[in-house]
Amino acid sequence: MSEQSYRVPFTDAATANLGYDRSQLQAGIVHIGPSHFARSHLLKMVHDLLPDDPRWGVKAISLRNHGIKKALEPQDYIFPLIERAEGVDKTNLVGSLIDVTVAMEDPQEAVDVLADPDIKLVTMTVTEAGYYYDKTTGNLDFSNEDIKKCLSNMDEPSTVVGLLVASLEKRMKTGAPPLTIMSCDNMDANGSVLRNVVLAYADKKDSRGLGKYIRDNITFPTTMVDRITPSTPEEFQNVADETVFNWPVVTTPMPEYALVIENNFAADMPDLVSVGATIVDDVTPYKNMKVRLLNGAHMALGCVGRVAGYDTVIDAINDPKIEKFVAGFIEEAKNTLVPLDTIDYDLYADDVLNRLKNPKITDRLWRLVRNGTEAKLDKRLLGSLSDSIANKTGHDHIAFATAAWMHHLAGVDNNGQDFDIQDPYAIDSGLQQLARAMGEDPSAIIGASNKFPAALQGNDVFKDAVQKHYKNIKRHGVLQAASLLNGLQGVPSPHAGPDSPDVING
Ligand code: CS2
Repeated sequence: MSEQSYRVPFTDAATANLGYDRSQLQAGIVHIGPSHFARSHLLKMVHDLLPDDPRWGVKAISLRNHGIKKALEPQDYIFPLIERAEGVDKTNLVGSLIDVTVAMEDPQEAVDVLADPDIKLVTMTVTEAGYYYDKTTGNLDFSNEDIKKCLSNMDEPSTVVGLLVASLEKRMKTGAPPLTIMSCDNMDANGSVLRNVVLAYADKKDSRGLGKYIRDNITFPTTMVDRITPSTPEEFQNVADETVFNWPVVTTPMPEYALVIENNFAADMPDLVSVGATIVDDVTPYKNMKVRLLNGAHMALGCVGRVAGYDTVIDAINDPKIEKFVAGFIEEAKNTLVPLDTIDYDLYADDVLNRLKNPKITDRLWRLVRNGTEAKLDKRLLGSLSDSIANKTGHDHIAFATAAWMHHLAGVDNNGQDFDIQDPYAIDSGLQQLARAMGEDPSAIIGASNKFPAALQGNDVFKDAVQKHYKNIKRHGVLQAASLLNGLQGVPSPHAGPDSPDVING
């Protein structure tokens, strides 16, 4: 296949070869947040079912970003999806998106789109920050300035939560049918979190009937979502060419468990199972698997790879020391999962490693670790670390990843090059400064980060393991330390003189 095969000529959107007639599509879904991920994931799945059922065209709402509307409107919202892997190089046009409304430009239109009685499913990818919930209680954070502002001008909602509540109020008043609102954001219990924040906002807005209406008519299934979708590399951005479909999304082939949905629907649903989704009573084990294996491996690889001086996932994983480390990490993380007849963890673990080794996808390490301290450390590393120590199933690779995160915070790689850690929490809270000033003992960062549960902090096995790997990375560099961990070679690095013996066992 030629290198330029992704350039699908733009003739007339109406005649594009989609497998269905777009003029026959009805709008049955509203998606809030038409990101790259949404385009590669939900919009592609819906596209695949449209030939059999044209009732599920998707209208999107972007809260404030008009980029996507401006870009896609001239091509009638059709966009190319490029799937790449060894032996796979496929471009398909996706036609499920039929309109985009920018809520900040026209809040009333956004409310009307969501309140349309023909809409039976609302889906959303707005990132965890868009939920405004307090992570310790799961409740809406009323002290947040955005929420305060939104509550003070209810007619023009400026947050997704406010927008949903305003449209549910309209649905209640107009007698619209029940609705399913499905979060597709990569966070724990996304459905329950969404339900909590929507109800809290609704109860504040109207203490009379709205809360009861929502409780009786709207469901919020929890989901697990998965598809690695980096931002589109430059060589695929043919945005200056008006003769082809622009704004492609580049991604890996659809994984086995791309979308797992809790069986909790208020209304008629598109047949997502026919296009690869799984419906279950409890999403939790799938979520744990995905977060600990895939997102955990991403975090581990991101920290180790950046400290080693790599920029891309593929360059880092092609280093045999790093590949061996990541495989060991996945194995340990997998051993923390509760065995179940219904899920083949081995299969998923192999698939994660294969996806990381996909030579045709350019994913950057910074993407995997950005906002790591605030948003990723606890669920992706510390959960597995606690369980692996408690269950004695092997924890050294996870402890090594945690030590690598500490080194990563300093923003200086083993070649002495500075890099931007893209971790505002670590910078604002002084953790980066601390990491830069730290000697061979990482205790200070454990105490100061506010992220390590007391049970871990008081655990000697944890402290010994993290200290050992932290020292090894400091003395020998992350690659040599990974070799020591992998047992590949016990040769001390040139930096290790008689006063700095290898710290292999503590
Ligand atoms: C990545 C995810 O940025 C990150 O933290 O680990 O975006 C990852 O690519 C997706 O969760 C894959 O489903």
